[in-house]
Amino acid sequence: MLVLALDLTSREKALEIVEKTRDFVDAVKVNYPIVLSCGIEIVKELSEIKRVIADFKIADIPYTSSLIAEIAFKNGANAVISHGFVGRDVLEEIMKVAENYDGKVYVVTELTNEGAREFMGQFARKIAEIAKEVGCHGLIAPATKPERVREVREVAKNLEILSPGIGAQKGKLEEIAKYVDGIIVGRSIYNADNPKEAARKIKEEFEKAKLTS
Ligand code: O7M
Repeated sequence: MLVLALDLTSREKALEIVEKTRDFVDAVKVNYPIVLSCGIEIVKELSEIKRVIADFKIADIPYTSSLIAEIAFKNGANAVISHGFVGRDVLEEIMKVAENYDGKVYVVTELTNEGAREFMGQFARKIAEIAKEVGCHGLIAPATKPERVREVREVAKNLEILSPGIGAQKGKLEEIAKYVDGIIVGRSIYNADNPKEAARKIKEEFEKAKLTS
């Protein structure tokens, strides 16, 4: 599964990239840059073209987190992403909202950046365990830290794992492909001279790496 990280701030450019890459992209991930620039309506608009994962990295008290999830699902998102470090009660509350919409919840275990080792890395395993106990659908695990992806896969055998960090952040497909269900890629696609060809190639390489690694 290839998830396009649509970290753009122009509606027109975003729609153009989605149109160009749609044959190779399985879902589009929207994050704050596009929603703060274009408004929440962009989620609805994109959801008419592709499945949308609302990456608001929810990290608030259960009540506020549930409002954020509700807004995302009401506007056509198929899934939301929550931080895991906020704890079980937040994930439970978001799951209740997701169930009303038949939506999915993905939980961030540890971010891809080096600084995430200072805090999140120490709890990534525990976060994966809690996400699994709560019944969340999937995890986000860093392609830049293959050892963490392996660890999280061990803990959560049946959860979907999506992994960002391939390309611009220098994660290597062959190191993580067999442990994950999908990859999240942004700049290597939308900044490419030919985004359609870039998406085709990345998807093909991922599928090949899954078979051979
Ligand atoms: O391919 P890139 O580096 O241009 O984009 C990566 C996308 O993945 C971008 O939208 C980031 O916000 C997101 N991401 C990370 O890069 N690192 C993480 O640890 C987690 C995410 C993410 O998607 O979390 C849900």
